[in-house]
Amino acid sequence: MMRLLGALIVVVSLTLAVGACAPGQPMGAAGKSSTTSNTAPAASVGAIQVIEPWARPAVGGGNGAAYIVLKNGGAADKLVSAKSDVAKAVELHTMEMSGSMMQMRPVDGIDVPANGQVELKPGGYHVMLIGLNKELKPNDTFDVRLQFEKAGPVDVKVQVRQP
Ligand SMILES: [Cu+2]
Repeated sequence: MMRLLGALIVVVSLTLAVGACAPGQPMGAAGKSSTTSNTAPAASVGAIQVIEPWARPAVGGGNGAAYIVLKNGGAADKLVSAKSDVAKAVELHTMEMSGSMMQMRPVDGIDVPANGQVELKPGGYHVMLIGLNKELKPNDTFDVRLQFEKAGPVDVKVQVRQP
């Protein structure tokens, strides 16, 4: 069991090294969400709209990352977990600087501010897919169930595409 855990940690570090979670666009792009704001939601639950779920292409057996924009038209909520049959484990991660290195770490939830939005995007929050059960090829789709603290669960189709 410890050996498996060790192997998993190695895989996660390798993925980090090759850039599945690598820093994405410069932070300057963060405030400009006009391209996503006008997009029809892929799904919605309660006051929450799930917009443009997508994932990077990735090899089977490796790790992947999925991204989404969560818009909230109501009171503050929180994305508390994600599940999918596409990977052996699914976690919510963030990226942060550790010295001069960008590193990712699991978080216990991602706040969705009242009457606002949060973006899961390269270089920031992401849905981490650990141990993919199949290759993720461009234009493939797979299902992810997002669980919100207040709004409850919602199923979304995630599309694979190049960043
Ligand atoms: Cu990650």
